[in-house]
Amino acid sequence: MDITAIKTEPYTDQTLGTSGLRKKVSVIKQQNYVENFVQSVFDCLENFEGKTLVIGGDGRYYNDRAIQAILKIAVANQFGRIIVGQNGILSTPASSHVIVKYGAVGGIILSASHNPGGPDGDFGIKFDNEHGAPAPQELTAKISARTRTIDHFWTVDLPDVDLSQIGEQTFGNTVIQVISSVDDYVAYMQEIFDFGKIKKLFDNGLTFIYDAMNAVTGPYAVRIFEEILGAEKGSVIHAVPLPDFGGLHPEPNLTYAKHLVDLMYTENAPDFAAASDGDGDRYMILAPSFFLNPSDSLAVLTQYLDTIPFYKGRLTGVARSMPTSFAVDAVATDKNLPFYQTPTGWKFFGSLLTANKIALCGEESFGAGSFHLQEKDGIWAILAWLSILAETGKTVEQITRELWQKYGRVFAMLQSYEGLDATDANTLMARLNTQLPTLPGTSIQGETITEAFNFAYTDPVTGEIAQNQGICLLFGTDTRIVFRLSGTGSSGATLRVYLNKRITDPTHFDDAPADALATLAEVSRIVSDLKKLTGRHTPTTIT
Ligand code: VG1
Ligand code: CO
Repeated sequence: MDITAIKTEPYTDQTLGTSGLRKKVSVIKQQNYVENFVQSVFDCLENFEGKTLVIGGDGRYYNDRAIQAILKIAVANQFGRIIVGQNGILSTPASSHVIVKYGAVGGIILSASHNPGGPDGDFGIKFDNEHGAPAPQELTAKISARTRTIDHFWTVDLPDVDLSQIGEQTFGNTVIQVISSVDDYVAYMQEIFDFGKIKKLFDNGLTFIYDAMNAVTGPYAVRIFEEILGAEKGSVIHAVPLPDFGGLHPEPNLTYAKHLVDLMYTENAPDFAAASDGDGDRYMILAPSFFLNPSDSLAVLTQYLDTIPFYKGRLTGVARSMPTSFAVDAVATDKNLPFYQTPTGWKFFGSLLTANKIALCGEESFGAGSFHLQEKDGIWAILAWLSILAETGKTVEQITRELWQKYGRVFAMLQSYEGLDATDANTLMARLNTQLPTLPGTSIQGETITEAFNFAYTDPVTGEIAQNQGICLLFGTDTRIVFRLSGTGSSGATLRVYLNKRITDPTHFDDAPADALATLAEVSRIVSDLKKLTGRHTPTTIT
């Protein structure tokens, strides 16, 4: 087996975003595009020869081709063992777990997460470190820089590796080990949660539906919910992972999982509904005629996680990303828990989890996780909620309403303006940024800005600094608008506008979020001069 260096030209667009490299499939397919990127990742690691690497993906279109290219490069770079999910499949949380369980130096996850797939869709490559955590900022910057100077990559002349059978194959100094995509993860969930207790919910008649959105979680969910916990057969819908997700947009939210939301507002609604995204790190939970806002969910998890025996006495602290609503803050204060506010993206939670400063973290974008593994974890969040229902004997709606009663309801909404011209979007942000000093004191539509700043973060563990992480406009302590540009898109720009407002009058708890936040939405458009700068007035997605 000959190892050869192949000369290559750098690409100038391989900068990592909020969650790895995300590109259109047509871009990824360019000659040596994947090879350049993966070699750049390896060039930024130290002392990995002879060690273990994990590779998996969400099964989207091009997963199979990219994985074969990556295997050749990894063998040529002299990894000792490469652990691959069967047929190249591992959800993001499963990859994270496998990295730690098998003592790997890291893992490559092939996914563009919640972005659509198929030949005209998106593809992505993420790298997780030895903790199974998304590459921290320092490493992503280093990798991005390396992609711009790379002039060769290493490869071997190897036929395609058969990934359909579990077992080991040896190539030169490297063992390629194909493992079950689901077994390790499922066993781990059984260690964390009392499945016997959750099963009683189903035995006692809890009706349940889980939408895998034709994405990676189907096999995990069928095993856990139907086969082990006893949910009725067929409770997991869209259970077969498809390369194009069957045309679905695998993002579980009010826009893209509308079929599930609609079902939950009919008479036939089951007691509990959930869905996950393309790579299985996000979750959405619904109850009959009730949508669980992910920011509220984080608050509830903070309140109740230590009723689950595995977490008893282990709730060291909690973190939320800055745009996540402040619903959790009051709970953290009440429980006397150290609390952190990080920039958007899971990579900022890793150091806090490793240092045991936090046990739980979450984002408004349907992400939650704990120290059990250092990615967000959709099925874990659903199991945590089911455990809390089992421990408390309450329903999702009851628990959430009790939260509102105690702390007020924080209405939270994200309005995204997708497909903007990148220059327009940058101009809008730059203009807001220059206005920051003069905004406090300004009243728009009767709402007065009290503070205006661009969020910056210093990691309390590593000292790393992240600047320019979103523009925050505060209107007193209970109302807020946040503006930031998405870092997961593959073309143009997406402006994200986050609206938060706490209402303490219970007679308004059942107001429609669109009504409760209508004025604030209008303020966001006026203050940013949205129409003039982007030509838009209505968001493309609301979640
Ligand atoms: C979005 C979300 C962010 C999340 C990220 C990755 O990023 O806002 O909260 O961590 O997606 O999620 P952005 O930059 O587009 O706003 V996933 O499910 O792709 O791993
Ligand atoms: Co995801």
